[in-house]
Amino acid sequence: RSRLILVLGDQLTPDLTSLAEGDPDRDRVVMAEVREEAEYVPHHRKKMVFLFAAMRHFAARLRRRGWTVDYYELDRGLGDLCEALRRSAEGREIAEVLITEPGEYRLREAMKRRWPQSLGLSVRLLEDRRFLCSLDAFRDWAAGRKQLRMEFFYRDMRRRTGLLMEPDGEPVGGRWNFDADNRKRFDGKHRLPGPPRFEPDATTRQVLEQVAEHYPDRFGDLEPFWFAVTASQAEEALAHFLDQALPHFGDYQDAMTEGDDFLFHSLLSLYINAGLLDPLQVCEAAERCYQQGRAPLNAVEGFIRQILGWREYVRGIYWLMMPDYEEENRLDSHADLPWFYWSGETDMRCVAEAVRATREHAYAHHIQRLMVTGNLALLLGVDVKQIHEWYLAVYADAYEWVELPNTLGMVMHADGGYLGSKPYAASGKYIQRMSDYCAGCAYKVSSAEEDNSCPFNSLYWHFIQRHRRRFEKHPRMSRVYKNWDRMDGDKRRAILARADALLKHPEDL
Ligand code: FAD
Ligand code: DLZ
Ligand code: SF4
Repeated sequence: RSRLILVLGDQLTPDLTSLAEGDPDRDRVVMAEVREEAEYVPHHRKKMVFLFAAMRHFAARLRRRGWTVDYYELDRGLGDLCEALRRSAEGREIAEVLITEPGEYRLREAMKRRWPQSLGLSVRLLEDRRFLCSLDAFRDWAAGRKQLRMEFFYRDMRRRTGLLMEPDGEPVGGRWNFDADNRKRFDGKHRLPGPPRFEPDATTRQVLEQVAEHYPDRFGDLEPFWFAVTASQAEEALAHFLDQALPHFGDYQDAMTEGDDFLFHSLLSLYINAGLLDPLQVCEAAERCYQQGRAPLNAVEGFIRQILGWREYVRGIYWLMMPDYEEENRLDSHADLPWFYWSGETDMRCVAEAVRATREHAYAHHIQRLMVTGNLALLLGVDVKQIHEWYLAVYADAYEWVELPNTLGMVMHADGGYLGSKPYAASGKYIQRMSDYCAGCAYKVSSAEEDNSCPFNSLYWHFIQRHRRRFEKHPRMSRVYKNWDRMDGDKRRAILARADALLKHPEDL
């Protein structure tokens, strides 16, 4: 009897465990564009086009390889993925359903608990082997440790994979981490390469039309659409990055500039997360660039750390901590997300720029996510669920396993500090140092208490003050409290009054 193999939108990998286990002569692949996945958060329209176009290209590729694929397009109006399976099972003798485990807890629970009964079929979940650290290996690593620190996990992963390691077990270059070299402001001296742009083919154009028709009012520009939608295009994007951007990736990793939304970032996360690129191959390709003298060590190490370290670490944390993780809110953040996160209508130049880039490309680079929109949400005390849903919706690379720890943990410090022992709270001075936004801003970055003072400044001190009990004893924060306490009393009161006014009407920012 044949089996149904459900392939999800972020499982576009030919050697996926479910496909490897299946038999093209006997089994059927099921893929579906469904309302539930498209609507559980209001995904950016470019993200939907990317995924549906990549799914359709992948289905065509599977058919060329001899698979029978039941593909349900958006126009078929299916409610959820289980419905797609039900349709494909109708009138057929089906032995079981095979699925490589999904990247989100929500779906995994449904597959385990609801689908078997609803379908009258057994649903077998297989391990997702497209990661460098299995969930069991992460659990073993975490077991018995008092503190889970990314840096130690990363070193372990370097040893395990041999990436950037000397034969004697020492890290190449004698250090594990070259972050101290990676904090340059962009000086405009280097040509910014931008990502490669791929012309939409007929399949992608059809998806563009369908998404425009079904979701006319959703957030996110549809055009221009230039993402890669096949594995071979994603390979081209990787080659472009290695050649043009990697050499400067390290130096300007934390920089922001008004003239360019991408700097020297790779824009590969959406391809890696959807399965079009393999993370180990990406790391190995970067390592070769170092070995061949095409990129310096601070760049290559920094890049590999993001994928081998951060990406794997956040996935491990997600599965270790869910489902309780999603409910965490240790700093008691409950304010509403200001509307300008969607409209971009704010006088804060840095925020307006991040939202504009997000709307145009379903992309903003890490420092914009962390230190601009993230930092503001932290300082305003935005409700953790609301800001989580925003990040999950607006970026083309966003799936809960990677987005939630970054938002709830790294940005909102709502988990008590797995992704950084102290919060990434910062005043406008940080943004001024790392960008050229402030010169063109309506707010004054050099002031904290005046009516036109940079909101980050007073909100920062308010944050420090209101969380005093939690952070005062933190060894890396005690100096901040000393500085605050040394400040003139009138000035402190004026700063807090300015922050209180902003917190009352954040939508006016
Ligand atoms: P580069 O700067 O070129 O980095 C190289 C690669 O490293 C990325 O492609 C990505 O695969 C990986 N990487 C870098 N930082 C991280 C990180 N912190 N966690 C996991 N992987 C990382 N990344 C996502 O892939 N999906 C998300 O939904 C997501 N949400 C985020 C939400 C917040 C609030 C923050 C602060 C970060 C989030 N990130 C997310 C991490 C990071 O910002 C993006 O991976 C990165 O900006 C993607 O752009 P890039 O490919 O140009 O990355
Ligand atoms: C993100 C997304 C969207 C918007 N739509 C679909 C879809 O229609 N069909 C599908 O199979 N997958 C989609 N996805 C990706 C899934 O949400 C993703 O597979 C799960 O969240 C698990 O990571
Ligand atoms: Fe952002 Fe403040 Fe600078 Fe304006 S002054 S761009 S709000 S950091």
